Amino acid sequence: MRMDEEEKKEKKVIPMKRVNIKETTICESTAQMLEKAQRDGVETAFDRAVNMKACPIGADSACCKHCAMGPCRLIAKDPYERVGVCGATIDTIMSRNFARMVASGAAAHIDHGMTMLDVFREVVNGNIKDYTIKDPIKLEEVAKSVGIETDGREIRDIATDLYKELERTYTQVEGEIPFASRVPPKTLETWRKHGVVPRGAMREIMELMHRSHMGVDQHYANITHQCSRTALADGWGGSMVATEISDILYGTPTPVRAEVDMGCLKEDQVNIIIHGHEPNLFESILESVNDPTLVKAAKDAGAEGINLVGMCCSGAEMLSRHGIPHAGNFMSTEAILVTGAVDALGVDVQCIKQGLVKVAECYGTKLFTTNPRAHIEGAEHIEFKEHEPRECTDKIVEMAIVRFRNRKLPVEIPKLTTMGIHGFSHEYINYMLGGTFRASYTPLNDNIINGRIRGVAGVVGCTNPRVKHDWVHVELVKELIKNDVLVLQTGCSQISLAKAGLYKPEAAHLAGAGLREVCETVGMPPVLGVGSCVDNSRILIAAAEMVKVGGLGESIADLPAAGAAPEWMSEKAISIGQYFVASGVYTVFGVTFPIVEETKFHKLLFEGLEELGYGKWGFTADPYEMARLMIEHIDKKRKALGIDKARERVLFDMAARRELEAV
Ligand code: NFS
Ligand code: SF4
Repeated sequence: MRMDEEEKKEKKVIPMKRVNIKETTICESTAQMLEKAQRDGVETAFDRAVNMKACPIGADSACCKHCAMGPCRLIAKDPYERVGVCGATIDTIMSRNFARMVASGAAAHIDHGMTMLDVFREVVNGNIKDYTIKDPIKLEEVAKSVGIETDGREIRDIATDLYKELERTYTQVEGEIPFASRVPPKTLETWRKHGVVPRGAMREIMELMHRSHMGVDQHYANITHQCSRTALADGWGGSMVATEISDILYGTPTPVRAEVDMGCLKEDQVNIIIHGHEPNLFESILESVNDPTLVKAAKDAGAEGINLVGMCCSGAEMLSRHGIPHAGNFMSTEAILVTGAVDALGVDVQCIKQGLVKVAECYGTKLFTTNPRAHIEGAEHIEFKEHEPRECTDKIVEMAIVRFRNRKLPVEIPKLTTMGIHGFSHEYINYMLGGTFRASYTPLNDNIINGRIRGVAGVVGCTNPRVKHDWVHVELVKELIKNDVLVLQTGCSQISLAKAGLYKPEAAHLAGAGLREVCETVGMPPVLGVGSCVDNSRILIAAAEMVKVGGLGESIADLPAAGAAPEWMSEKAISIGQYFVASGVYTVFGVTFPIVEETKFHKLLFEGLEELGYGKWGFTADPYEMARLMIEHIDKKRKALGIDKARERVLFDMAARRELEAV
């Protein structure tokens, strides 16, 4: 609601500084819409970031509000000069804050995974009829990987057993989560030694919340152990279950051509955007938009058809799985509403800015929340129920048609779209590299050993208005591929690079000679998009597979690999970072790192963890420096493996390979 003039005078509203668009984003569509927003007097998160100076104490995680004796702020120059009222040191305060971020981020993925498992159970029981088991082969593979007998058994029986087994990921109070079976033995040994193999995810989150309460765990190193255990319950637990069950129910991605960017919107069609994280809503609305009755209703309203487009992570998942066009990542969700062309925006959970409500209101876009966990004041709630999914999704389509018919404001859609290839699941990478008869990662390992590929990097995560939108992602990835590092991506980062054209196979010319040769031989782009943020589990599986194939060490920590979240913003990103680190990966974050340097906790995360056999954290906001750190780490690992000198490709026969595997 706009304040009336008198009210404004009384409250002496300070005029908002407007963002300098050129400094803000390299996404031309987003820039065009931000200009329009300024003309229209509409504010976005980019503007608010300029006006809301980040709290410096909070940015360092040097404040504690875990009890009413505080809040306590340790702002002295020397971080050890002061302690909280209870005596908590800077290390305790920072590690507890960090723990709470891990707990919340992990909980988001774990709750998402549990929803997927609930849907799976109901599909298997026959209580949900709108979804089916689309990929029985994947079902069998996953079942086998957790020790379930599949030979000669009915799909339904296997599925029932798989449900029971995977439920342990969440509810088990003792023992190890089922997907621990996928962890390379040496990595698992390290986890067991430190007591961080997750039991059940609920238990780990509960314990981490308990330990970070006032007056409980007051040793930063001990808190860090539980951070690892909880984060691993996300990566190898909740997230991995989410990915595997989504594949079983909706199909395992294989490469698919798809368009990204705001030009996906069509002026003469009813435009519907789905933004959020769980694929269920999106899968059902895909059915709704193809329903002949609704298509006819759209045509009767004067539209050429219904245009369904994704954003953020469920968008990335649908892009990878079905080639549904994707309009943009996290920092474009407000900007796209400024087109005036969005007739309905349906959201479920996670990364949904409350600011969307106001922007939607300004342009008459219908904004619908659908998940009982996530209402937003000012948005209409139409509950999505997996047992009757079409009730909600049909309604969204109907309301979008009404809005199309009543569009009043002029529409301005940026013209840009970029075509690319997405959908490189772990299974497909296996097949692509090894061929139908010997699907395997052996050729990838061979190419790493012979030096054509220097190493592998996962570049993932959010976009953030505190840095130049998309720029850090794009510069980092370009730098990596130029240096022969093969890049795997998920989430918003995947979209940044897709918009920049790196998902075209022709982008191979941007890669170094070795990587280019491999890409051209296989016909793949130098950057492989594997899906949404929960699909980072696909990167873990790929890493485990590389270890299993042999020749690159015995644990994930031995691999010439590194990870990055160059524009991160969410607590989920911290949980992801911690599970990659705990799995053995050097993981570099950009933007800012919520810890005071030169403290014991900082030293532990950035050095100590590696000495314990894990990976470690790194930080720099600069993409070139980030690439340098990652490549340096990759080279260090190559050296340790004795493959630092590029070798000629040796073709192994079966006997030699067996020998290699036995090493
Ligand atoms: Ni990941 Fe997805 Fe994007 Fe970041 Fe948000 S959408 S789960 S958290 S912002 S990549
Ligand atoms: Fe302050 Fe300790 Fe309470 Fe935190 S727990 S607010 S440091 S007194």
